[in-house]
This record gives sequence, structure tokens and C-alpha cells, in this order.
Amino acid sequence: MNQSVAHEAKPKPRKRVLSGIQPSGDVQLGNYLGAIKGWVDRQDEKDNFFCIVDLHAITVPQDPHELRHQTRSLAAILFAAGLDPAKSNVFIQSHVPPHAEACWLLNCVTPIGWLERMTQFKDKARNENRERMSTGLLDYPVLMAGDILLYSADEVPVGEDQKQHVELARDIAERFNRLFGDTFVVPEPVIPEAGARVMGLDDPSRKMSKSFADIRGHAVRLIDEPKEIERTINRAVTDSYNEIRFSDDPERSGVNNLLGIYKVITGKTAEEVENDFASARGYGDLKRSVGEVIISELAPIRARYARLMDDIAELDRLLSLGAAQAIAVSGPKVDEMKERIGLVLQGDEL
Ligand code: AQP
Repeated sequence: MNQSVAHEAKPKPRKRVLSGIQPSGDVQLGNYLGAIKGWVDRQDEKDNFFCIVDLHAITVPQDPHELRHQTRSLAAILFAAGLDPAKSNVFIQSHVPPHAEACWLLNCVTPIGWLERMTQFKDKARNENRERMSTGLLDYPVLMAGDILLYSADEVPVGEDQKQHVELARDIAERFNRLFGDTFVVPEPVIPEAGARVMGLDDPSRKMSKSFADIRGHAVRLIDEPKEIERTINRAVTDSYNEIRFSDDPERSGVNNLLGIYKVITGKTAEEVENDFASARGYGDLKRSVGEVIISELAPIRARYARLMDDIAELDRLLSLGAAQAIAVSGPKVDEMKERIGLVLQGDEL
């Protein structure tokens, strides 16, 4: 056989990527620009697992009826935004039992002090009455560590605020590997490039969030009608400088946020964006253009979303395909964990 043929490089296995999103409210523009759009754009290059993390959402009180609706609605948004079931495994976390099992197994090797030191927990604990807070809120990062480690994910795309939790997942993986032998790939957080953080339109000093999406003027929701989007953008907080250019000045963060949204959607450079507004007459023109690009970006998503929500059986079928793939990967992994710890597996030979 021709040596050069024999040595021809095999295609490199695709990197596995895992990311999650909570069904904790209406999906907003920040979720789309900071996370979902990137997942869609890169789905051809990777081996993709995207998890609707309903078990994470219940760490704070949720209305059962709303939660069921939000979970399916989020799934419909993900497919409508372009995640292709042939390329991306989209599934509901609670459909894949290894997630809750891995959480318990990892709980037993995670020192409680590690969890009490997590910034997000400390922030939440400061604002909540400890007598009412769920244990789940403290344990949230262990469940997340399980989500990641079960899939041997090479990359975990997260926002800056979740970086500490991915670092904790690394510590837990290393501790488990030390105690029981090499079991887990130690994951890397991948933080999307700056500019993908969308701020609240009513208050550009805090990030746009699903849980505030019902507050008037805070967010553009992906399923908002064009008129509603126009109204929200017109109401967006700006400043009195009347200057349309990027700036680090916190006083000008409202305009910066609008320009950032325009930049991410159009894919233009900062210079090109500023040129687009060189002859604008004021913030009215800026808001009109930003509203228009958002509306045309979201229109096809809204149409596909409506069709999927009209066919829940099809939506559930797509989710069960994703869950089957997820179980095929995570099931053997959780069995490996149990075996290493010393649990007897069902059907184990004596
Ligand atoms: N404002 C934002 N700008 C850019 N990215 C954002 N993400 C969230 N808000 C923004 C990204 O969306 C993904 C899913 O996040 P999540 O559901 O796990 O929870 P989150 O980050 O806490 O999102 P929300 O909208 O703020 O939800 P609630 O209100 O429930 O806490 C993540 O990749 C996140 O970075």
C-alpha cells in the first residue's frame, strides 16, 4: 500500500461543547447575542450538547405551570434560532437522570467550604433569608459540575459570571480523579469576546436578564412583536452627550449598549458602526436603526417559534432525540463514576 495513503491524516475528532440555559423566564436579547447565536454559528465545527437546565431553575421557587411552559418555549426558541437537531443535541436536563445522579456522587466529594465561597451564592445569600433559601442554591455549582463532567466536554462556553463555577468543576474533577483514578476530562471555560454582554435597556449598569424581562423597558424578548421592540428601544436610557460612538464612560453606557447590540447583530467593526451613524441627527436615529436590525434579526426566529409552539408533539419528539443522545454519553459515564466509588452496578457479575 502506498505509504502516503496509509498515513493520510484521519479527520480530527470534533471538540465537544456543552452549554446550558435556564427556563427561568422569557429568553431575552442578551441570552441570544451572548450565547444562543454563537452556539448556532459554531454548530458545524463542534460535537454539540445544549441542555435546558430545568433542575437549575428550581433552585429558586417556580410556578409549576409556568415552568413547564417556559421549558418548552425555551426549547422552541433554541430550534427556531437555528440549532439543527441533526447537528446539535438539545435536551431537557431532567430527562437525563445521570445529571441528578452525578450531582449526588459529586456532592460526596465536594467540601462544603468550596460552595460557601462561591460569589454567586454569597451574593444571593446576602439578599435572601437563609431560613427560606433552598439547599439547591448552595449546591447549584455541583449540579453544574456534573452537567459538564458527564460529557467530557473540551469547551464550556459561559458568561464571565459563570467562570468561577467552571473553575469549581475543574477542582471537583481533579479531586475525584485523585481519589478514584482518572475519570474526568478537566474542562476549560470559554468566555465569549467582550461586547457580547447586553445591558438592561432601562438600567445599563446591570445586565439584561430573563428574570427581569417582564419589567417594562428592561429587555427585548425574542418573541416580542416588532411594535413592542420599537417601543422598548425608543424608551432605552441614553445620556445628554448626543454623541454616537463607543465609550468606556459609565455615564454613556446606555448608548454604548445600543451600539454594541447593533455591532453584534450586523457583524460590523466598531469603526464601521460609528461610520454608519456619522450623519445621524441624534439618538432618535440611533434607536430607529438599532430597532430595525433587531426586528429583522428576530422576525424569522419568531415565525419559526410560532410554528413549533403550534406542534408540541414535534417539539417533544426533537427533545427526545436530544435526550437519547445525551443518555448514550452520560449513562456510561455515571456508571464509570459509580464503579470507581465502589457502588454495585445492576447486573454486575459477582
Ligand atoms: N445580558 C446578557 N448578555 C450576554 N449574555 C447573557 N447571558 C445571559 N444574560 C446575558 C448568557 O445566556 C446564557 C444562559 O444563561 P442562563 O439561563 O444560565 O442564566 P443567566 O446567565 O443568569 O441568564 P439570565 O437571562 O440573567 O437569567 P436569570 O434571570 O434566570 O438569571 C449564558 O451563557 C449567559 O452568559
